[in-house]
Amino acid sequence: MITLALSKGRIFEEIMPLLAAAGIEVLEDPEKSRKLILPTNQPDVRVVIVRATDVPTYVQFGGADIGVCGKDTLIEHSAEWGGAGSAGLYQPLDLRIARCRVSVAVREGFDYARAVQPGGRLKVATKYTAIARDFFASKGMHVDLIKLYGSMELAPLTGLADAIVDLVSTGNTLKANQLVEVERIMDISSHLVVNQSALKLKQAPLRRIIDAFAAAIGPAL
Ligand code: PRT
Ligand code: MG
Repeated sequence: MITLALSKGRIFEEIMPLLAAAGIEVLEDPEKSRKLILPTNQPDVRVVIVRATDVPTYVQFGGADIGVCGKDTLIEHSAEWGGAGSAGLYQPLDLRIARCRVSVAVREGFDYARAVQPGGRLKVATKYTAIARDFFASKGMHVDLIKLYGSMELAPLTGLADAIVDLVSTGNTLKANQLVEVERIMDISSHLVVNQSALKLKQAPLRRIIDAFAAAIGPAL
């Protein structure tokens, strides 16, 4: 049995064509079903539905053999677990789906250029504390990080923080909340993650899936 960990929403939707290319069809819609384990048309492949941030944990510790999650999630997971964060977690493929970017955003009218001058101070609210810490450290800046788990956009509007570090795709959410993107930190896409011991024990079926995905996404640009 191969267990594939996926999150509901954009990753689930965007992985469907790649699964189809591997001959795998999920038989129930996770948005409609209450089931957390979904059967597929392949009797030896099942899908488990977990929170996006739990995908690396499931795969690393063997709750799933294979999974799909954003590079953002992978970076934060590795940082949280120190050097052990990627032990046993093989990342063979950038699937180039669920693309977005991690950016710094502030309230319209906020003088970001001044805040990031030497000696400046910045209060930054984010779910992505590792990415934010590294980014501002690379600029030689000291920032006060405030960890949030959602609705980051609210932080600058309420005075909780001066800036946020968050995912942006169309930018509509920022615009709707009178926020402006002032710096792009990195581009993000979703990656395939594989449990390293599963790759040895279930080599043929996992290789078949990895190779089918690789063929479907085409050569790297
Ligand atoms: O939602 P939940 O708290 O359960 O978990 P999650 O937010 O971790 O999961 P999910 O499914 O929302 O996101 C999973 C992955 O999709 C992320 O880890 C990213 O790698 C990727 N992704 C791609 C995105 C976006 N695009 C994106 N736009 N994740 C979130 N967003 C957010 C963005 O922050 C903004 O708040 O969607 C909102 C709309 O974005 P705009 O710019 O198009 O308005
Ligand atoms: Mg979300």
